[in-house]
Order: sequence, then structure tokens, then C-alpha cells
Amino acid sequence: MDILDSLKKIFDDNCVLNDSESLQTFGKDWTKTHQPDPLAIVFPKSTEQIQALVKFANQESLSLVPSGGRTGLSGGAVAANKEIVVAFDKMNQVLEFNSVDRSVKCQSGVITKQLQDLATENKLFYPVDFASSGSSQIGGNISTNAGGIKVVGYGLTRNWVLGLTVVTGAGEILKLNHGLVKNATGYDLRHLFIGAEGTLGFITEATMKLARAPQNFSVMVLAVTDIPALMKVFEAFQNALDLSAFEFFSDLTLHYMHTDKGYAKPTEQEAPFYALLEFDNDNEQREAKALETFEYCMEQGWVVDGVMSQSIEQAKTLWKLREDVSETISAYTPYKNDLSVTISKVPDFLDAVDEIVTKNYSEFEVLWYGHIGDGNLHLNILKPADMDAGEFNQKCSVVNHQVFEVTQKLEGSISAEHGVGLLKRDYLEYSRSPEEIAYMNAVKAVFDPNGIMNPGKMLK
Ligand code: 2HG
Ligand code: ZN
Repeated sequence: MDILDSLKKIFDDNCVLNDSESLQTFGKDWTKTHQPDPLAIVFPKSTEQIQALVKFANQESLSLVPSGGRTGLSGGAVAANKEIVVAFDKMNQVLEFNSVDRSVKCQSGVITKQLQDLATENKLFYPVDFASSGSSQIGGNISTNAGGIKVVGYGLTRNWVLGLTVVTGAGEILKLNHGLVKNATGYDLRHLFIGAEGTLGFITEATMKLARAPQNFSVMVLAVTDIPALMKVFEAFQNALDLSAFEFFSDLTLHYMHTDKGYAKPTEQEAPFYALLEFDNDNEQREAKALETFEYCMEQGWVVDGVMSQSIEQAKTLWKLREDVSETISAYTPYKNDLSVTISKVPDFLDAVDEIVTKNYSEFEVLWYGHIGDGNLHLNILKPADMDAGEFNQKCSVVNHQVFEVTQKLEGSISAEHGVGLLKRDYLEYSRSPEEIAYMNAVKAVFDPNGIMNPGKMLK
């Protein structure tokens, strides 16, 4: 029987698509490097339908690619080899909210913002946040262990997952950890599926933990003289306050936000770098402490100017200077890097990367920004308008090896938060030893014996 007919036996007719527009749309994520070429798109509504699909795919040797909000930056959700794309858009039900457990159980196609809003309506807080929260889905967040802008205060997605329902590549349904806080009964398989990019199986439901909502928060943007000063400023503020975020961007990044978005420059005095920090501001002592620390940083010569939000509205406006960078510069087809080292190694790391970049990319504009408070740097190289995209990518990828060698020397990561997908797969050995990669392959073989779950992603 024809594959499409078989799929229509598992799913409703309108939940199987193979028109060329859908194949193009659902066969890719935000990366533009691979040409999508899936066989069909299916829209499951339940865990059982996904189980039936996985069994069918095993029988017919068909490969499956999961597709959430398609906001990924590493090609983890690209289907370029006649795979069946499993789009979670119709698995968007919130199944249970529990105010005592402070948890929400939902299907994995629930949009991040939907979860954040539900928490807020219940006077609670889902703290994992990033610019794409309006379209990214919980299942995708978990599968990439998404980080974002509040990691300093609240950690990664992994910290907020209390339970998972998954369908393994062997077609079994596993219910992992059942929402428990404590569970010392051996291997925690839940954590294997977090960050696995769909290579072991697909997450169909998740129980997410919620936090106490901050009563009030303030944002500061500080003009900082150099990278070592940036790290001193971080240390000073971290010792004085509970920070929920500590981000940075370079003056060139700010320039683009100003010219292309029309965003006002935050301070009168300009500087090579800007720190954006956020802290809970629910009493006057905290605000006084923040101002005192700001003055101390000025006295030390680390900071030359600064601004503190006086309202939530102003805080949001300041946040846009950082949060909207990625979308704003996408017009320049940037070559992206998502690197991390331990926080204390950030100055050495940035020095070394700067040397490589200055030597090799003198003709290109390089933007620095990222989550410096957790050691994560986003290095974006802009394509000159008159350069062919192929030539540009080729030039950038040559230097990749040098940047990754430095990252490896400092025991850093070549993908801090965007995942490995297709784009970083061939560089994995810069962050993982051959022994580790062998264990990773062995784990994959246990959960996905026929190699049908998101093949070619993360592992070769
Ligand atoms: C961010 O932090 C995202 O804005 C995107 O992770 C990073 O554009 C990038 O390279
Ligand atoms: Zn980021």
C-alpha cells in the first residue's frame, strides 16, 4: 500500500500533508543552509498515534524528524532526505495544572509563551525565556535543553522538567519520573531525553515545574570599558544581589539596533560593551544596593555610564536592545557561533577568539553578544552585501576550526544552547571525547535500534 494511504490510516486525512508548500515550510527550522525535502508531514494528536507511527516507520524503514516551533538554529529539525516530519502543532493541549505541586502537565506542542501566560494567570512563573518564546514549543525546548536569557537566575529547561512521556525509537511508551521532586530509583532516563534532539525518541507530554513569581524586577544597562571589566561588574553585582540575568552586547551590535530598529541608545556615554542585568526589586534595600554597586563600578573605572529602569515598561524597552538582536541582524545572513566556557575563563576565551577573528575576518563585521553571566557567547559574522553566500560560508567555516580549537583547549562547548543538529555535528569531537561519542552512539542504539529517529542529527 502507498505510504500516504498507510499514514492516513493512523492519522485523520487532514493531518497528513504532502503539498509542496507544506513540505517546504515544515521541513526546516530557522537555519537556511539545507534544502528541505521531506516525504510527508503528519500532525499527531496523541501519544498513541505517535507510537503507531513509530512502529510503522520501523516496519517500512522510514525516518522521522520532529518539528516544533521550527525556531532552531542548528538544523535539528531539518528534513532533507525524504523523512516523515512529525509536527507537534496539534498536540497543544494543557492537560493539568496543579497549584500544590506548582506544576503543569502539557502536550509537547504547547507554545512556550502559552505556558508562561498560564503560570502568570495563576500567580506563578515559568522562567525559561528567549526571543522565540512566542513560537517555540515545549517539546523543542526540552529536546534542546533550551537556555535563553534567565539562566543566571533560573537555570536551563532541564531544571524545570518534572516528568516526561516519550515514545522511543523502538516504539515503546515510557512515562518518566511522574512529576516527582524526589525519586532515587536509579538511572533518571528523563534526563537522557532532555537535550537529545529527538534522536532517541519523541517527547509527547511533559510535566513542567513553576516558580514563585517575582514581585517586581528592575533592569540596568551599563556602559562597560572592556571584557575584564565586564566580568568584574558581574562579580560585584552577583555578590550584592540575586541576579536573574546578566547579558552583554558590543557597541557594533548596539549600532545595528539603533540604525535598523531605531532603538534609542541607552546611555549618554558610549563604551565598547554594554551589560544588561536584571534583578528582583521587591524592596528599597535592593534598589539601594544596586545603585551602590553601580557607583562602586564607576569608581573602579569599569563602567562609564548606566541607566536603571523606572517602570516595567522601561525594563521591557531596555530588554529589547538585547532580545531583538538575532531577528534584527538576520537580514545580514550572519554566520553564527554559540560557544561557552566556564564563567571565569570568559576573558581569556574572548581574547583568544578576538585574535582569531581580527586576523581572519578583517573584511567582515563581527557582532558579539550573549549570555555572558553563564559563560555563553554568540559570535555573529555579518555577510557583506556584495559577497556570495556560498563564498561567505566557506570563508567562515575555515576559521571555525581555529575557534573550536581554542574552545576545546579551554574545555568549552561548541554549542552552548542551540544544539548540535546538522550544523555542529561534524565538530562534536571538539567538545566530546571519542569514548563519550561511542557511549552516545551506544545509547542511541538501545532506544532507536533501527536508527529512524531524527537520523544524521547530532551523531553521524
Ligand atoms: C539569543 O541569545 C539567541 O539571542 C540567538 O540564542 C543567538 O543569534 C544568535 O546567534
Ligand atoms: Zn542565546
